[in-house]
Amino acid sequence: MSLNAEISKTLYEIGEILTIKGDRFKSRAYNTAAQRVAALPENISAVAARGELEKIPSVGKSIALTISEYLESGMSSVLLDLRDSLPPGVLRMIEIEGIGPKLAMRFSKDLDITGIEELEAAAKRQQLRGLKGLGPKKEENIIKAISEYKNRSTRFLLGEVLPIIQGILTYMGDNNAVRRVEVAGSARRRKETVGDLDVLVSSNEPEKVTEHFVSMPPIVRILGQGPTKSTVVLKNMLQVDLRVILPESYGAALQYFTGSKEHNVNLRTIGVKTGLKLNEYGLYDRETDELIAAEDEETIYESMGMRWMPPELRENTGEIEASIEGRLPDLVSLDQIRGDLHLHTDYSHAADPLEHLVEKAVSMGHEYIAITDHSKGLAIAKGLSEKKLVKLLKEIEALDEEYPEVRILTGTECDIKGDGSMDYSNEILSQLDFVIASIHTGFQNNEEKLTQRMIDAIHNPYVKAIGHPTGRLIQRRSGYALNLERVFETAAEQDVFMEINGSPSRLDLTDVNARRAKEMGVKLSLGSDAHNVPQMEFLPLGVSVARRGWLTQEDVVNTWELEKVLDYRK
Ligand code: DGT
Ligand code: CA
Ligand code: CA
Ligand code: ZN
Repeated sequence: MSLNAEISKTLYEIGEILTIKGDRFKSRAYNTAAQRVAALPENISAVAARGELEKIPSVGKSIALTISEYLESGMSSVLLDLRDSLPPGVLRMIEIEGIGPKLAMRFSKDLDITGIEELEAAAKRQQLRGLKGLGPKKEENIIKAISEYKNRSTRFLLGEVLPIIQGILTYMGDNNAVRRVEVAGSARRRKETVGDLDVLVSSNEPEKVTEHFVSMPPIVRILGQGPTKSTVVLKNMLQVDLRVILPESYGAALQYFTGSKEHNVNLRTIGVKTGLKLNEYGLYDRETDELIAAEDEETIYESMGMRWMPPELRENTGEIEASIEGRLPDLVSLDQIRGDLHLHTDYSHAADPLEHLVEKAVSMGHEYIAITDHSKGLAIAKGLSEKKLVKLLKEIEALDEEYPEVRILTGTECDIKGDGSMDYSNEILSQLDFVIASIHTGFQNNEEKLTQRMIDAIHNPYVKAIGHPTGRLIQRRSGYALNLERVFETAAEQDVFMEINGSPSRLDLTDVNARRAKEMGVKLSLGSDAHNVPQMEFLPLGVSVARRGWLTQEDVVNTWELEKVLDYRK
């Protein structure tokens, strides 16, 4: 959401709560101001910077104060106080799409509803449709919106669950009743978010395994404990399912519980056509019920006339057909990666000094890394003045000599300004090895404008890559309006890389967009976008996105020799 839209929404909400409280006059003032702000032709922070908030029609002194408070702190104390004055549950209900304060108040007053669970139950019992002006259609929409709300707030970022998975695997592997242990489901497919974890264990002694599992340290609640299936909840509220499987049908279970559901459904349909039956216990002959394969995934796929396929591809987006026709891509893998092409130091707003990053890079076996601190105009990220950049370049040069194992590239994550020009002069940019250009401001621009800004940046002769191209933050902010087709077209023609940013909440480009970029002839660069040393471990997340995007070694520039990376753009 743009800043203008956010502020407009805040003013509307204040207006709505005031309506409920019967303050008609004040409420109208806030609602009109909200409309005006939404219709502003420029970024409201620019208006505020000129001290002209009160010049916006319908914005008086107190509303101007509300706006400037929001600009400074991202919230409004007027709104917070108003929200506090509401009955319990109303606040949470208005987080549901399509439920405003007025409606939430009626649920509270007329039906004594004090929370979302209660509201959902009432909707399912069809108790909402009795209220004045509320029909079955709206009731259905509310049920849908609640389920979306729940999904939104209960999915975990892949980057946060991977370390947890590592812990579970180590813990479970320690038990001698465990023959094999893996995490299946969306985590094995490396989806960007994960609903719950599906742990599979191969064992002949299920009771021992289950007992060990439910004693795992970070568990706060046991939801179910049985011989083959147990379910627990971890401290961070992540749910973990355990299934214990006999070794002879482990492959079938692994295949089934890895999913995706859509992949499995398509697979089974194909099985039916060829006289086969596939389920979580094995692959069978439909007529005779004779077992054909169950112990490992490879045999199951091969018995169905396919090659085994990496879990990252199993989303039913053409992988089954490709496998049958023998044209599965040879996916890029972590061990092919030679370096990290997006890193920040404490010269700009990151935590650690350059030398610590270099040491970590050496320990990770990187052949090269690019130091890409923010540019001068990005004050919130302590962007580097030309003078400071020159100082950093000297330090890079010195360390590059001191550490012959890794080549340290000079670079920048240069801001693309509002008019599409670059935040450093070409004279500066021409001295750097790896220039990333990123959009960090003006998210509220329209699609034409944003696309043009990015295309202008791609045409700058010194730009090597576009950083986090869409600006989305998973579950928090959808990307800015962009015509990606035009961007990819230009990038392909100009030989500029598109980044797959490995930061867990970014993963930008997405798998789907990366695949499209590849189809259009674009090469992809990976960067951890680390803002401290441990975050350099985010790079494998970028590799996962690349694999889910069907990318091969040739598509991912970090697998190339350094000379090729630097010379790719003629
Ligand atoms: P999540 O947990 O929401 O991130 O997504 P998944 O894919 O891990 O889904 P989950 O945990 O509900 O189920 C794990 C796997 O089990 C899923 O990927 C495929 C399989 N599975 C679950 N339900 C069904 C189903 O109704 N039909 C089929 N064929 N497979 C299913
Ligand atoms: Ca799951
Ligand atoms: Ca599950
Ligand atoms: Zn950035």
